Amino acid sequence: MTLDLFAALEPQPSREPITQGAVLLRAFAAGEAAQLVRAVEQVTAQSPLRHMHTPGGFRMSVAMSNCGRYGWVTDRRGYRYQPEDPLSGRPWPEMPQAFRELAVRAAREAGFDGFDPDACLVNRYEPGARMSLHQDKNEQDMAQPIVSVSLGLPATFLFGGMERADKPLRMRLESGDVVVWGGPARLLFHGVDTLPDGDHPLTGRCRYNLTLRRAR
Ligand code: MD3
Ligand code: FE
Repeated sequence: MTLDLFAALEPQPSREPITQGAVLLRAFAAGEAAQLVRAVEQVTAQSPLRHMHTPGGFRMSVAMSNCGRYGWVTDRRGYRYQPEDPLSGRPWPEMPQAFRELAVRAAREAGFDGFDPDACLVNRYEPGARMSLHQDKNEQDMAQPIVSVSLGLPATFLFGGMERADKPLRMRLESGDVVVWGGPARLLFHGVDTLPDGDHPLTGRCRYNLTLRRAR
């Protein structure tokens, strides 16, 4: 019997069903969070975080980048996945192995065997940033789940129903928490409440969220 003194200081993993098709894997990535943040920094050194614009012309308060074969973008022409970073015209950075392996393990844990992500959206929230209620529907195959990984400052995640008007429930997501959204939860409206100020040992004054997806 050994006791890992570092692991003992981390929140312990637990599994909490959220709604049919959605599972919160609390602290699933807590042990590797520092490594994941370093990989985010490597990705964003190549494809910088930027504030994209909605088709309606609004600047998003969340700064975004991508890695993997496809990246999610929005501009005046609409929302879509594309293989190149519009800032450079070059391919997005490769998806770090640590991202892929974490997503595959989490998806399997939630009952989605064989998840093979080809896109990872990187979101950066600074204090004051938020994401309004929306559905993720630019992916080709809605039978594939989305795996989300929270890093750094905690946030209040909002999830509603199948209609934008459905009153959303609130859930606190902390660094190392992983959520798998699939099946009947795949098309639920969701968003993130305005990020409060704070200071996190891994990220300083920000929260990162990774969403691993099968775009095509
Ligand atoms: C529920 N990101 O990038 S992750 C997004 O914290 C996005 O940055 C939020 O919504 C964030 O599109 C939430 C949790 C999440 C991701 C995808 C979902 C929840 C979802 C897809 C369907 C239903
Ligand atoms: Fe979303």
